Amino acid sequence: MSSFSALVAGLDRDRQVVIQAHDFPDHDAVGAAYALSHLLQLQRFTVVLSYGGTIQSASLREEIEVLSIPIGAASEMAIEDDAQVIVVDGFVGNSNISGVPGKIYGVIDHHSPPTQPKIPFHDIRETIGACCTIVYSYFTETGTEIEGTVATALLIGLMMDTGFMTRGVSEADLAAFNDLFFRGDWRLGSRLLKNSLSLRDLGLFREAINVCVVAGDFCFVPVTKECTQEAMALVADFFLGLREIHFVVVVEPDREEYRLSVRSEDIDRPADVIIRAALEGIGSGGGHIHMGGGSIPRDLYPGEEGLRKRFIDAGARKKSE
Ligand SMILES: [Mn+2]
Repeated sequence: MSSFSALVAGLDRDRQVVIQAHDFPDHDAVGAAYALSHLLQLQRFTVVLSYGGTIQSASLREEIEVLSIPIGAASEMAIEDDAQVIVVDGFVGNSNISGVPGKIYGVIDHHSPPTQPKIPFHDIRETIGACCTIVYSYFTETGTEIEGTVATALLIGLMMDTGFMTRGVSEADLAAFNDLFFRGDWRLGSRLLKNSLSLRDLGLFREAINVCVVAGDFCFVPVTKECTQEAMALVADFFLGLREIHFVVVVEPDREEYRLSVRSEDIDRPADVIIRAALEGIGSGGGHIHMGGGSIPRDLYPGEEGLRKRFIDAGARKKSE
């Protein structure tokens, strides 16, 4: 059975379907959720789109407005108690999925799961660059025409997660990109993604440049300013763009915890593997080969130097394997 038929087979048409993007969602999660809602509506399901937390990215907020994507915070949507929840671009039990009423029915994701999912449906493809590509495959599987705004949302998620097709790209991503590029509005997508920073972010970059600690090809950036996940990711991308640097860790305080954004250009030091090793016993995290993230509760934070050493040791251990 194809993945999409398997997804639909276990769903009940008399109960609401909630497609839930991870907390503080990004363009990939929202694009995948939106496109999936179209497919399920064509199959006569009643669908609600929601996310946990808030939308922190101004660029994503504009995308949602321009494309009129009917998504809202889970707390503000009328979600029924017996709803069937499908989580996209994140894992159940993962710290970035907050509680939603209803029962978790399925997960569609491209991150390596920390544990085997115990739910009726899961489609987890770790080798795929964007969750949008997985949902795109449901359209090709079912021979469903992809209309303009859906194509644009999928394209934006795909461009975002692959860094404009420069990281984690599989053949499926490339095929989706090829089809979606002119089907959707690539100009809008490029403009939104290429303008995600604002003058307000300059202070963060200034601090990052001042505090970064470089050791060989490893750059550690402990900033003290609270910032959005998106801005932190762009800081990490900036340092990775330096020719001498192949591994970047950005750390930032966020209320009760420290958050991390990690980038790797070295396949011998996959970001997700190194994050898990470095945070063992003090925090959690994951992601993909090229990028990942994590968090450490304040009371377990080993200090800047302690954390930097943990990453250096984890990298050295992995390389010597
Ligand atoms: Mn993603």
